[in-house]
Amino acid sequence: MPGLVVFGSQWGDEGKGRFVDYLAGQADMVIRYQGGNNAGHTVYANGQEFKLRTIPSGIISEGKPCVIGNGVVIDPASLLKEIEYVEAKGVSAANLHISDRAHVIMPYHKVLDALSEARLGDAKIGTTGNGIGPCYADKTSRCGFRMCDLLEEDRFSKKLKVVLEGKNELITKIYGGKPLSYDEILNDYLEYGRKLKDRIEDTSLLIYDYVKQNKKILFEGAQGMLLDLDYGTYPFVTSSHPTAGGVACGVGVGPQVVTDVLGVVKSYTTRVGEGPFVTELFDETGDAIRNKGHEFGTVTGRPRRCGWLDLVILRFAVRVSGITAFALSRMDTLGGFDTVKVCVGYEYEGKMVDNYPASLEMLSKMKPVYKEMQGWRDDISEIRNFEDLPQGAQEYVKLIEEETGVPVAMIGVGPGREQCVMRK
Ligand code: 2SA
Ligand code: MG
Repeated sequence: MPGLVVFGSQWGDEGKGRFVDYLAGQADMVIRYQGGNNAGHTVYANGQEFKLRTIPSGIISEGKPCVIGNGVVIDPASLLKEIEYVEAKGVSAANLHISDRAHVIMPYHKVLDALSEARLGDAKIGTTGNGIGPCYADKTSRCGFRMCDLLEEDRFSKKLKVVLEGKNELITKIYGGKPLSYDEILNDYLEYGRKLKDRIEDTSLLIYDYVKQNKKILFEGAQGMLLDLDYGTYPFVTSSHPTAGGVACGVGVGPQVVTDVLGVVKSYTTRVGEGPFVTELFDETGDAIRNKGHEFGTVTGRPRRCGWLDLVILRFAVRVSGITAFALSRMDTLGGFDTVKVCVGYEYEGKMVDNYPASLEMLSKMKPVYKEMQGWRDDISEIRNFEDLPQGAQEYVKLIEEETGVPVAMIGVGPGREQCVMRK
């Protein structure tokens, strides 16, 4: 703090939501800077489970201003449902602000996401099907709609006519799909605009006010470093910038506002969707981790691919995102094994490789070099001091620190808000 980014250092699902929820208690404002309702952030608080998708996890810390930044893409129907969902659980969303510059996910984005995946067949990305990629593509192609457009009926209806004609042509002629109805989209989206109107504003002004007062701001990332459009395993990535660098553009602040970068790391590795994964386990150990950790997509329910912790990835994340500390999640899930393995480097054509390559061809040929370590007992959920952790667990944490040069500041030992070992 005062400007803390909490982001995923692997392929998402590292447990960002629980750390954001914990840290939100000390922050004055919580902001999402990228992604959309492809995210699934699970938080256990107030004796309840929350599954959040577009709303910042900070919402659960009562009354705290939460902002959905301009770098986020918004499916208004999904967001409205989510607002109802949190309010039904007794959490007020009164202080939720939406950037007027955030782009809107339209029905044809979802349709095109599905059609494109089907057309790619075996080469598919394995998207969440929420229209994320097509929405960001339209933003870049300069034919997208922003939240402020939903409030300007005349302009919106004219532009929608032109844009939808093009989209329907693409859907019907290229993909052989069914055209979408102009009237239906127009009515639905104007209605969403009316419902969200009071929350839509120039959020960069609101944030700047907090910056000037030196208030504590928490920037909440979604997905993870290796799903970053530039630094991830392209094309098996999402279409935004989950790296810490995504904050300045995705929120509208100067980069110096970010003073601390907390990289969330799961004590093993998971990935959902297609693409390279050097430490993936195809055996019963992988199944055991998946079952014990309930490693299934929050949004799609897809089984997540599981593997050992990969320090090549963490070193890459440290370099590209300037991580100042790690938050390690799910140490409890990895308990109960006699020994555990950690990938300390890759072997490529007989040589050791320390850095994560861009080439998918090279990645497919990388062999993980493992260090095998003593495991630790199953139940560590009541432990709150590092020194009380079993020796194997302590050594595991120290290895991460030695190999990355970055301290591990928080260690999750269970899903609850308090089930956390703090180290500084
Ligand atoms: P998309 O939908 O265009 O962003 O998909 C592109 C790739 O990004 C991956 N991706 C994710 N990976 C892990 N977790 C995500 N969120 C949900 C969760 C996912 C779910 O928290 O569990 O429920 O399946 C997420 N969102 C996007 C995606 O798998 C593609 O590889
Ligand atoms: Mg998730």
